[in-house]
Amino acid sequence: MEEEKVQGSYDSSSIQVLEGLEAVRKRPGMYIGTTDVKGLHHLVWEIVDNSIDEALAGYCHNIEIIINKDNSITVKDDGRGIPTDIHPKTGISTVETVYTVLHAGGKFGGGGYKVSGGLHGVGASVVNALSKWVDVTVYKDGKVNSIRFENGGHTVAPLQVTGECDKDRTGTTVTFKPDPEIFDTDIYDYETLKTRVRELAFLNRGLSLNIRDDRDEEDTTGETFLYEGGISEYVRFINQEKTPLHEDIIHLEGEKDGVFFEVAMQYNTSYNANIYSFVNNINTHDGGTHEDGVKRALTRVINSYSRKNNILKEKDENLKDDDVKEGLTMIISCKHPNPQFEGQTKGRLGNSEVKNLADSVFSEGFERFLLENPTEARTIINKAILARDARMAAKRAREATRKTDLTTTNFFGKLSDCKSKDPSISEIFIVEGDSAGGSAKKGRDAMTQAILPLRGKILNVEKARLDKALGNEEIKTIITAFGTGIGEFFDLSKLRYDKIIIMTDADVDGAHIRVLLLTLFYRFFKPIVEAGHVYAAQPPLFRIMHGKTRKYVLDVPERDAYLATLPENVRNKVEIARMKGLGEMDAEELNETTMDITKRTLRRITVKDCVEADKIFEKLMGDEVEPRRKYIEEYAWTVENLDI
Ligand code: 1YM
Repeated sequence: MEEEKVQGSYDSSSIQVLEGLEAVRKRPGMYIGTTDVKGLHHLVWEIVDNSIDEALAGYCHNIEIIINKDNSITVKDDGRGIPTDIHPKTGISTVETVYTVLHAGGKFGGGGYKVSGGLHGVGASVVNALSKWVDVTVYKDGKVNSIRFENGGHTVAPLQVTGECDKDRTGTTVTFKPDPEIFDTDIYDYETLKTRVRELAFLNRGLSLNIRDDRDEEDTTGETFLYEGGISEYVRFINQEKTPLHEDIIHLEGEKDGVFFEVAMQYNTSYNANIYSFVNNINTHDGGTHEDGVKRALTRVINSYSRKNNILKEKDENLKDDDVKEGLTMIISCKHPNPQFEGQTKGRLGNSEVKNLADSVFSEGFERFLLENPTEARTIINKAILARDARMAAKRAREATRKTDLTTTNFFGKLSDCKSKDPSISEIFIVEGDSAGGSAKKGRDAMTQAILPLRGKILNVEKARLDKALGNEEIKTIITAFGTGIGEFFDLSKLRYDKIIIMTDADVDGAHIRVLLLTLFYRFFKPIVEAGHVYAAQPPLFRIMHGKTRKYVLDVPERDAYLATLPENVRNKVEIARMKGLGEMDAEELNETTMDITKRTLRRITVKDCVEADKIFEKLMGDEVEPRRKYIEEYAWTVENLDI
């Protein structure tokens, strides 16, 4: 038996505790990733995780999250309450131990079913270390127990009984205020919290989560998320704007050696796959063994069913993963007592045993579904066959574009190529509209600058299958002009231009075309974007004239800054014209403001975070029209926003 220590005594172990929390404050990034707005929100999930664990253990059914007026956060649950007894190792209450000893979570729990991911239970003490103050209240055995910490986890006074409560009432309530000295911002975003709260409700069926914003006078009840159907309801939610191919959502689950696995899926008429996987409620965005097992089984089961029922003939090729994924919305959720996260961002499940569990649970259940629902089975397989045909047609089209050369007359009709054949000094301007194309052609340096005018809007590649996109004239022209080929034939070293410059008007239509082009580049020419070859031209928004001086400025701030430099008598006499569009500039003006390499400004378009960029493209280009329109109007003008 270890010697019991007197509660609250300031011995060597409490010095160690403070050193531990101090380490968190010195290097918060190591514990919560960042100290920006993302890190700020991360604190909430660390506390909520403890409530979720309590729910997974079967003791907690309701969780409440409140953004308080002062941007502090309250999390309440109706679990057993953190133990209040004196902890034998630390000599202080278990509540205080959990909140002050780094890595305390779980290890002190006495072997419950602990499946939290994230920081593996270190959460509470990390939140405490990074908070201005924390109040913890535990309801247990008819008593209200409270403790407060201040200034990065310093205990104000040991846990005390501060009142009485109903004998049946149990639970934990935690309120914390993030330390403004640590975080760049202290303002919580309701929508961010709500989105994750809803996701947690989908992932933990039967658990009720309520979120409320007390900064908002009108929000008195908050919103409650409770899904008895769990991830099946998540699939229905994702597909709500889409057209499903079959009414019922397929839901399969199984368990082996303490590992729980479930999957929900439904096909829709779109051409995209929406497959999201989770382990212990954490999004495994790089997949892993749970996802691999399901995908392997999906392709195998569909092929074998198709052959048995003579839908695929002997001579037919097998369907591939990509074919059977088309139009599939799927949520995979795994609860694992000892998950191994792999990869640079730890976004991939590595546990090898999960692959076979996922495969067997999925294949048994899905086979049964196909046998019991022959009509739905046909519909799903027919779609996969169409996808296969499209894939093969696209491959032929890619081979064909590879062979197209620049001597075809049709092609020369559109592109005014530059004389130079040296890619390192060559540029191509992709210009909106024929009239702007005309001025650009006259205003260019024909040695190094090529002009490609686009008529109208190019095809929205997100909404079309690849074979159709490749049949589109404008897209074919772009592919041929670049010289790199696409898909499996792509070769960056064949790029014919060092700079690909998108030149569009400073209005909504221009922004729309730019976004369409960026989508095309992102989907078909990602390496070109990544290598920094893509730019947006910056045509001026204003022309300021006084006397013989003509000055072009890019935007309002630049206009005002320029005006401020002029003496007052000049400033009062300037003529300011708003430039309406590229088409209105003559060749000389266009050259001077937008094309001349010594005078122009270009913005380089980068895809810093491809995953995030892809999301934005999907939001912009996906099936939902309203968010797309709104987004384009609000943001698309500033190209940098696409790099978020
Ligand atoms: C609002 C935050 O922390 N709830 C919570 C935490 C715990 C328990 C119940 C709990 C766990 C166990 C036994 C166990 C924690 N306990 C510990 C530790 N809500 C919130 N609700 N009894 C109660 O895991 O066996 C850490 S978290 F370590 F003290 F057991």
